This record gives sequence, C-alpha cells and structure tokens, in this order.
Amino acid sequence: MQFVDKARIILKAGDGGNGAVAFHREKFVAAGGPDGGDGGRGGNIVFVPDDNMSTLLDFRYKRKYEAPNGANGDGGNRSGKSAQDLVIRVPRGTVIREFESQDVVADISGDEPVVLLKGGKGGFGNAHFATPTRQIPRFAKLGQPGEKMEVTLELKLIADVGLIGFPNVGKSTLLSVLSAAKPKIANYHFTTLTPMLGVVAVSQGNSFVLADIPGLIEGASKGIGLGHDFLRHIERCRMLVHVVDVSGSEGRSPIEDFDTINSELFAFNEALAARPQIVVGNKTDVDTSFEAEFRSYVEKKGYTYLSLSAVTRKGTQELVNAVWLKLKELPAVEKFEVTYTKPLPQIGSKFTVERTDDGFSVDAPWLERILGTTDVDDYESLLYFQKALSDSGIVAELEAQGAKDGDTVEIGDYQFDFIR
Ligand SMILES: Nc1nc2c(ncn2[C@@H]2O[C@H](COP(=O)(O)OP(=O)(O)OP(=O)(O)O)[C@@H](O)[C@H]2O)c(=O)[nH]1
Ligand SMILES: [Mg+2]
Repeated sequence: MQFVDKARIILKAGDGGNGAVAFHREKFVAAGGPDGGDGGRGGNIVFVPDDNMSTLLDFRYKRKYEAPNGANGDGGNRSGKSAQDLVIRVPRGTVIREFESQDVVADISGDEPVVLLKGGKGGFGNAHFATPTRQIPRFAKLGQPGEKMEVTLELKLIADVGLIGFPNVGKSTLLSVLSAAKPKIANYHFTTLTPMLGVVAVSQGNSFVLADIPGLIEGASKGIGLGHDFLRHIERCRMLVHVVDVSGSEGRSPIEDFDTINSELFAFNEALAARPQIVVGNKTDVDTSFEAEFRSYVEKKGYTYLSLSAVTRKGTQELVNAVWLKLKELPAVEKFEVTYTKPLPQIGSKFTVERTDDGFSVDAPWLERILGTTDVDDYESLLYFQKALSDSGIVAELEAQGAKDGDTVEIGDYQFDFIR
C-alpha cells in the first residue's frame, strides 16, 4: 500500500434550508395566519480518528467533501429536516491546517470527534414573523450558508518513542523483538520505507508506543537517501532511541555515525534534536572492539548508553526498563495547539462608514452576510434588514456623517437609497 502522509482537500458544510412563506388555509376561514415552517440545519463536517487507517491515500483520489444541505421548511408549520453530518475518518495523529494561513484548525489525535465546520442554520419560516402589527408576513429568512474551507491534512504519528539511526543498524529488528509489530527486516539499506508503530508491554497495564522510521544518512536534511521527511512522524515523540551499529560491520565509525545523525536531526528541527535520547550500541554479538570508546564518548556527552544485541535479545529488557523510567519523567505526547481563528466576526461588531464620490460606503463583513440571507426584493424582508442596520448604529453614523434621504449607500455588492 502506498504511504501518503499529506493531502489537500476542500470541505463544505451543508447550507441551512430556507424558511417557508405559507398561510393557514381551512374551509370557511378566509385568511388564516402565517404557518410557514423553518428550514432544517445543514450538515456539519466532522473528523474522527480511525486506528485502522495508516495513510492519507484516500484523500488523493477524492478531494472535495460536502455535507448535505438542510431541507426547506413547508406550510402547515412543517420544519425542514436537518441534514446528517458528514463524518470523515482519518488516521490518528492527522493535523488539519487551513490552507492559506497554514494555521492549525484541529489535531485529530484524541478520541473525541471534532466538528470542523458547522452547517448553516435553517431560516425561520414566516410563522416566526407574525406580530400584532404585521399579521401577514410575506417573507421568510433564507437558510445560512454552511462554512467552507480548504485544508491540508498532515499525518504526524502518535508515538512515545522514536527509533532513529543509519540504515541497516537494526531498528526494525528491535521493533520486532520489543513489540508484536512485524516490520520488514533485511540486510540492505532502506528496507523500511514507511513508518511503523508497535506497542511495547512493560508490565501489566503499562506500555508505550514505539515508532520505527526509515534510516537516515548524511545529507538527509537536503533530501539525500529517503530524506528527512519521515522525521515528521517522530516529531511529537517524547523521547528517542538512537540505534548505532557498534560492530563496525559496514566499515563506518560508530562515533561518526552518531554525530552525523544528530546533526541531521538538528537541521530538521532543533526541538527534536533536543529531545531526550537513549543511545543503544547494537550488534554486540558480532564485534565489541569499538564499543568501549563509543560508550565513553556518548556518556561524556551526558547520554545513557546501553549495550545491545537485537538478534540475541541481549539487553532488550534493560532498554525497555530504561525507556519506561525516562518516560515517567516526561510530559505526555504533544498535541498541536489550535491557532486558527474564524475570520467572520459576529453581528453587531465593528463597521466603518466612509464618504464616496456619490454617497457613502459601509464596510461591515458581518452585515454582508445578513444581506446574503435577505430577499432584497421583498419589502418586509428589507425592513427586517433595515432594523439590523439601525440596531447596529450604522444608520446613526451615516446621519452623523451627513447622509440625506436619497443618498446612495453601498454595502458590499449592494446599493441602497438612504431613507430615514
Ligand atoms: N548480528 C546481528 N545482526 C543484526 C542485529 N540486529 C539487526 N541485525 C541484522 O541487520 C540487518 C538490518 O536489520 P534491520 O532491522 O532491517 O535494520 P534497519 O535499521 O531497520 O534498516 P533500514 O530499515 O534499512 O533502515 C538485518 O540483516 C538484521 O538481521 C544484531 O543485533 N546482531
Ligand atoms: Mg528498518
């Protein structure tokens, strides 16, 4: 299966249904009261984590996701049906960002479903607008549009511990002996092509998640080998286990290997490079003549060093214990903070009024949204809108700036005559 960990999709929540204009009719009753029902709510866009998914591949084939619209209201006070939410399943650890700003909208790593976009509210039917002085309301409100957003999805796996090191040093072998995971293991470079997770049991009820990623080489941060892209999957790991082949089986120096990987880490993300590391010298069943020098090198730098043979399982239990001890001191897996804020202000918020060559122009995005749901050809509907205009203080501001009856007032794409 192809591993895809980035995608870009377009989301649109459902529109609210329109309210109905209808009047009660009955035999022998000349003109009944208004009984137009409300429109139904549009469907939300909801994200849930799915632990059976491990890639964002599906989102390469389908790019547009729309929740259904609410149904329109009907006569006889019948409300339109609200639409069902559109539930989108993603692998756990998927971070959703608004495309333009790249602000984080959600991090789908908990168990709770996340309502990302809200469906539009249904419009009120005319039954809502009957008042003692307005007995025949010939208007209803249109449903509000559902929210829409273009987003990028990025998978950042959730694991406590990340395995790093050169290719062929035995990272996948270690994962396979510590957990039930069955990664591919072979005696050549870049056997592992995609990240893999395994659960490591420590003692009854205690376990941690270990992530194995493709090997790194010098220049990975410049795209050499498989590059450093996969490092993003261990970006939120609480700590790292740095696996080094201390047997010299490939003719390299363990000390140089260790420094190379650390500087590649640093080039990718300084915070990741600063994460606690336990260093393991692997393949000690082959040759240990380089080990003493390497051990004192890393211990002098302040790291914990453990001697290991993944194949004979020498030292594996000590490693599990040491990792568990360290994890107990460390904060939980990092969740991405939501940095995105909805740009649409609420009704009654700020506006500006400016003089133009032939009248006035009002800048108030929230008002344009109300206008979008107002039937401007309907007198009473317009009255309703004008009430919003005066309640917000815009009329007063226009008058203060000298607006007179008949002056042109521009609001977004609309033009009105000013009438007091
Ligand atoms: N002798 C010996 N061989 C080992 C040990 N651990 C792993 N190997 C061998 O080393 C080779 C590479 O092991 P992998 O686990 O695939 O290594 P890797 O680090 O995951 O490699 P990449 O996925 O390519 O980055 C395999 O042939 C393993 O059998 C060990 O402790 N001793
Ligand atoms: Mg591997």
